[in-house]
Parts: sequence; C-alpha cells; structure tokens
Amino acid sequence: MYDPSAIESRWQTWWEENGTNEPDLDAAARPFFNLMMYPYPSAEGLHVGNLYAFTGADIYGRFRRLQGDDVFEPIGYDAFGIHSENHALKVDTHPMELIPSNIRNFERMLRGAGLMTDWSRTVDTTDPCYYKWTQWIFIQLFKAGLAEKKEAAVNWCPKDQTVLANEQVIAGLCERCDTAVEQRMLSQWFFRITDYAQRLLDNLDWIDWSETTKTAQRNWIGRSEGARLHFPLSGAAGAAGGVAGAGEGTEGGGEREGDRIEVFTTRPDTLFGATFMVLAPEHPLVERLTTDERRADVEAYVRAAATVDLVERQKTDDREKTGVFTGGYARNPATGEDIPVWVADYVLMDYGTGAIMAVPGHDQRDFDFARQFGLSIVQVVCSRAALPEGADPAEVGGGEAETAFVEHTADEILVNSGRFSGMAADAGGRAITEWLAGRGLAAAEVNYRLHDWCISRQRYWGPPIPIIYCDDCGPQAVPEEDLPVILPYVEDFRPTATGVSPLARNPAFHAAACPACGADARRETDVSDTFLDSGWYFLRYPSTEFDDRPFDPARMRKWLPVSSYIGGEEHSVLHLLYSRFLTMVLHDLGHLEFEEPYHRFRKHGLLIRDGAKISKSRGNVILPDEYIARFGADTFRMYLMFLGPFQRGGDFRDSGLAGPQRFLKKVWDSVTAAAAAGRTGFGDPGVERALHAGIKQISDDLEALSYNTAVAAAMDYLNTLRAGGRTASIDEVRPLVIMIAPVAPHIAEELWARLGGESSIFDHAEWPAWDESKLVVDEVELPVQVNGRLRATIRVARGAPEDVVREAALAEANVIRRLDGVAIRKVIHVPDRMLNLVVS
Ligand code: ANZ
Ligand code: ZN
Repeated sequence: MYDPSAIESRWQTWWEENGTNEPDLDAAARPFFNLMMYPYPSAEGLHVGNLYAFTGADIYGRFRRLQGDDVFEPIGYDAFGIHSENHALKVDTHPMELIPSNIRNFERMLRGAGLMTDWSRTVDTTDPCYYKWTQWIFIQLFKAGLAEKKEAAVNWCPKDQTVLANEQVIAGLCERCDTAVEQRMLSQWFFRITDYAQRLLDNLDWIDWSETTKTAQRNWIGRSEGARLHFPLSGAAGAAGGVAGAGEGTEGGGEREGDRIEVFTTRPDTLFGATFMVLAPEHPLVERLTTDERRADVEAYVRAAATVDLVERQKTDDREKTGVFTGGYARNPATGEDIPVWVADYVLMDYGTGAIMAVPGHDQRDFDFARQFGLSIVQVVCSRAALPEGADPAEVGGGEAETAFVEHTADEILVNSGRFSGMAADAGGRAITEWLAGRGLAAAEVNYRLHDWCISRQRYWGPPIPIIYCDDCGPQAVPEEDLPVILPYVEDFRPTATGVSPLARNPAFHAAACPACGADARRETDVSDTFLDSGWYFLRYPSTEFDDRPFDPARMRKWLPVSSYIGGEEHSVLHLLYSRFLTMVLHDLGHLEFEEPYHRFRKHGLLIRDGAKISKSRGNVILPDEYIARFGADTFRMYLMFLGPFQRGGDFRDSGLAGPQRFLKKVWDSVTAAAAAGRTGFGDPGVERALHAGIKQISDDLEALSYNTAVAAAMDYLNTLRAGGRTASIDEVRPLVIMIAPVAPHIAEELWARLGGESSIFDHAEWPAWDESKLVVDEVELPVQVNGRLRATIRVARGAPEDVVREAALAEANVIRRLDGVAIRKVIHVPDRMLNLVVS
C-alpha cells in the first residue's frame, strides 16, 4: 500500500546520509546553478507562496539533473530588516533570539517539502561571517566613489518617531499606527545606481528573462529623452542676481546659473505654448522669486507641502492641483514674454530639475492647473489635417483655448510658433532646441526616473554601515581587516525619537579611532538596507566555506552566472535591479568576470484560494505543514503545480488534491504490480506509442515550466497503461517513474528502487528519449461485421487489442442499430483484419 509519510521521511533521511543533494562544486562537469529566492524567515513559518515558488524551481532543477547536469540548489535566509525587527518589537523578543528560532522552524519545514536543497551551504544574512562581506561590498562602492552621503527626504511617522519605507506608507498613513506621515530631510548614504541606468536598460535587450519582468524594469528605470531649457529670471528677481541681460532684452547670453530657471522637458516643440512656470516647493529659487507681498502665502504653502508623504506626492496626475503664485516672473526664451512663476507640489524636486515650463495647451496636469488658477492656455501643436484650407500655421492656434490638446496624431505640426510654425512637431522640437542651444539656452538631455539607492536605515536590525567619521579626515572606510563591524547586542533596539539609529545610544559602539589619523572619531550608527543583503547572496552560496574572501574566483567561474532563477513578480524591480547593479559594479571593479547575474529568470504566478487573495485577515492562509502531514509532500507538490500554469498561478481548492492523490496511488499500484509480474519489453504498439508521445510532451513541458500540462500528460500515459485492467511491463512503467520524479521525488525513489534501480534515481536514472518514428500513428481500416455482414469500417491503431477495437465498433451508428434488442453471443477478432459480432 502507498504510504507517503513513511516513504518520504525515509528518503529524506537517505538523501541526507548519502549527500545526494551536495554536488562536488569543484569536480562537477556540467554545473547548473538552480536558484530560488531565499525567504524571509517569518515567525509564521513557511508560507505556501514560498513553497509554490520553491517547488516550481525544484522541479526544474531535478529535471536538469535527470538529464545529466550537476545541479546545485542552495537556500538561505533573508533575516535582517524592518519586517523581522517590527515583528520582534511586536512580540517583545529580541531579534537575536527570535531569528535563530524562526530559522530552525523554517529549516524543519523546508526539509519536509522534499526540495533538492544542499543543506551544507546555507546562507544567513545575519551571520557575521556573511555580513562581513556585505560590509566589504559597501566599502568597495565607497572607495569607487559609488557610495555618497546626501540629504534626502524620507517618510517620517511622527507617532512612531521613525523613518518609513515607501511600502510602509498606506494611503498617506503609517502602516503600523495610522498616523499621517510627513516628510523629513535626513543625511543618508546612497549608492549611485543612476550612473548605471543606461547599462541596466541596455542589457535588458539580451538577457533571457520573463518579458513582463523586463518591462517592469524598463518602466522603473524610466528613460526620457528631451531637453534642458533655460528661462532667464525677469524683473526684480533677475536684477537681484546682478546680471544685466536677463531683464533687459539681450536674449539670455551671459546669464549665470541662479539667474535662470532650468527645466527638463520632453516636449521642446511646445515651448511657444509655455505660459507659466512651476517650481517644486523645495526648489532653491522659490525664496528668491517670492515677492514681499506673496511671501506669507508661499511660505505657508511650502510648509504644508512638507506634510504630504512621498508616495502621495508621486501621484502627480490624479491629485487635486494646489499651488501659489510667487509674484516673480521668468522670460519665455522663445516668445520673449514674461510668464508668472508658481509653486506647486505636482512638480517633484527629485525628477529632472525640479522645475517645469507649463504648457497647459498640451499637458493635462498643466491644463488642470491653469483652469484652476485662471492662467492662459494656448495651442501650439495641431494636426495638419485639422488645419483650415489655406491657413497660415503661424496665425493658427494661440488665443485662449478651452481644452487641452493631449491626443497625438501622426501629422502633427507646430502652429503659432514663430518661424517654426508649419514644421512637423518632432523636427520642430529639435530645431527649437538647436536654436536655443546656439544661444547657450538649451541642451539635449536624457533623464531617468530611477533614483539613487538609499542604503541607510535608522534602525537596529541590519549590518552596521562600515564607516568612521573623523573631524579632520572626513568619512573613512573601516579597514577591511577590521571587518566585520559586529552588530552589538543592545537591550533596547527600538527606533528612536530623533530618527537616529539605536546604535547611537551605545557609546561603546559609537566611539572609534579614525583609521587615517588615529584621532577620536565616531562610527556610523545607521545600518544598511536589507536589499543590500539580498543583492549578492547568490554569489556567496558556492563559497560558503571561505572566510577570507566573499566569493572564490574559481568557483565563480564554474557556477556563475546563475543558470536559472525563479521568483515572484513582486521582486521585478528592487531586488532584481539592485542585484544586477551590484554585479555590474563588482565586475567593473575586477571582482567578477560577468556583469549580469542571472542567465535566465522566470517569474511564477500567484496563488489564490477559492477565488480570493490569500491573507491572514481573510483567514484563508494555507499551512503547507498541515497539508504535507495529511497528503504527503509528493501529492502536495503535484497539486500545487497542477492547479494552473506555473507562470500564471491559480486557484487552490482543497478538493483539488484528490486528483493527484489518486494518480500517485495508481502509479504505485501499477508499478508494484509490474515489478511483481516481472514482464519486460513492449508487447503493445499502442502503449509504446503513448509512451513516446508522453516522453516528448513531458520533456517539452518541463523545459517550458509548463508543469500542469506535464502532469496531465503523465496521467494520460498511466491511463493507457491501465486500460482494460492490463498489467504493465517493467519497461513500460520505468520511464513513467523517471518522468514523475521531478514532481514527486519520494515515490519515484521508492518505485525506482523496487524496480531494481540503484539509488538515487537522480544519480542513476537517465531521462528517457523519445523516438519520432514511434510517434507516427499507424492505423488500419478494419471491417466490422454483425452476423457476418459488413456494417461499418473503423480506423484503429495497428495491433489494437480486442477491447479497444470492440469499443470503437460499438460507437458506430450502423452497428448500434443492429444490436438493438439482441445480445452479443460471441466476438471474433482477427487483429488488424476484421471484427465479427455474433448476435441473436
Ligand atoms: C513641457 C511639456 C509639454 C511636457 C507637454 C509634457 C507635455 P517624463 O516623460 O516622465 O520624463 N516634468 C519634468 N520634470 C518634472 C518634475 N520634476 N515634476 C513633475 N513633472 C515634471 O515627463 C517629462 C515631462 O514631465 C516634462 O515635459 C515636464 O513637462 C514634466 F505637452 O514639459 B513637459
Ligand atoms: Zn582622522
């Protein structure tokens, strides 16, 4: 009888005792690095979403191994970070106690799930042997000028007195206490990922990734081509700068930075339609442009804008437009007109230049703003077809428009734009940029939405940033021989009222000698972002035994880049982009020979349950442990993969487990029966054909991660094998055992052994090959007689057995009619020749 729990624990133990899943990393001939996204070891234990992803990756790894690859499949724990820390705060346990027990729990659950994990090489990001190298990476970037300190706005919860990540701000409120979030300026460490924006974008053209993930990265990087244009300040503000020219009609030449507003625009073609300008509230020129009579209003507006959180600010399209007039003016360099300068929070300080030329005739946000505050709206672009017969483009448009012209047509031309009128819009934009560039007022420019990566966290639970501040020498890297900078045990690890890291309250940690001059200095007390831990963990797996280097060059050459990486869509941008960036940097600094970390990336789909999102609040969480205890890991794995296409996800229903459970039981019965009967060879051409069709289908499907259809194909083959209650031969069932092994590894090991195979199946079985010639369906025409008279002709597979032929004959209308009211007395079947039914 099939007893999954006995079989599974026996094989898990066997694998461990025999090091089945620990490839020799130096001797491997065909290395295949099979990576899955390591989990954050929450207190709740392994989540079914984790297991869904891991199982999908594991099946692919096992499939490659059965094809002869040396598969390395490690796992680790992303155990630092705000999630772990907040949980520790909630349950009032120190993370240094909580995390190790969470990890033990995870490991127990993972071992029960039947993954091909190499347990001799796990990674725990909170282990000083690991974060020593996280700190080392920080130092490499610091030395290369890629880590810098700058002031940046952060989300601040005034009640919890802490900095919040964007993801922790829900609809403007702190996720923990529902207090309205504010902005604060803090000095923080940044990695200059924007220096790599173009390369991160370009490489997407050739790496083998899920298309949707590439698209998400392209959008996140957000490349925009356009121009930087200068608008000289006019009137009092311009004169205050002490520069003649800006206010006196000498067309800009000689104006200085600070005497002009620079804008980034993707639409220089619309310059003649720029009727006002808008500065971000934080823009340095706000102060200078504001006139005395407007000062009180402007200052109040700027203060209020600082209480809007960053996430909300990003929604520049949808938010209701607010703003104030500064009282100041700047000159449109094309029309020569003075246009009012406003301040509004729909302009963001951290994109482009933090200032825009507003073109209400052609930009929806500017249009909304102009309508709200009664500013002029003019049209400067028009479809050529819409132009009245014989009209002069220079005379069209302008005036006060009632609508924004935001729809684009292919035949757009400039109107009401001086000598550029009549030109095609894109050519006109280039011509306007060149014209202004000739006067030092413009330059073509590319902008990226991508921001530099903020590394600092004013929290406790992370690797200390390895920097020492000296009054004389400035920030100094901790010497590499002094790494790791150990995260000390501090009793009170709560975030502080000042936004300063808890480590700053620990004088023993805080005080340090300057590595350059030896003077008394201060240690950096912020810790680094968790995404830095996860940005390089895969590099560590093949080198876990080395204490003196983060990754061993020979191992890197053999095992990296990662052969296959499978993970969730939620990591499309941050983790996957940061790890690409770090790999590129380490490559450029001579530490790695490759610049893209993952040879192939595939995202998996999402599980829902009974049609609804799985969440704790809904109470529909799936506890993998319970299902594995009830059904066995093999059935659970198979069901997870069977409920929908792996890359799209599917709906988990308890009732669905019965199918895979029945299937595995039938596999058990058929294989053990075949072993007992001991017949070999292929007696039946129909079965042999079904086998080759099955091998082809299952091989192709596993390669494409189409696991649900692979399982369905295995089920089909089994049905053919068992048709009419026949007992299969050993040669007919052995390939089936091998082909279900990736999905159901325990039962496959057991049945493989019972068929006389040497263990492990993953080391000794060879993935079956199919023979195309066996796939050709060989059919014969067979006459069907009733009482010796021809009543029908059927097509059946050559060599089809009597029950198959008879079933086909009994489906023929003409035969059915003759059988009405009579009984079949005798069946005469001459294989491939004829069938005669004797009735009376
Ligand atoms: C004039 C104009 C006319 C614009 C028009 C658009 C349409 P992307 O494509 O995302 O790069 N912009 C520039 N900096 C901004 C900032 N800091 N905050 C908010 N908006 C900003 O968008 C570039 C366009 O977004 C720029 O081109 C600018 O408006 C606006 F018919 O300039 B445009
Ligand atoms: Zn010093």
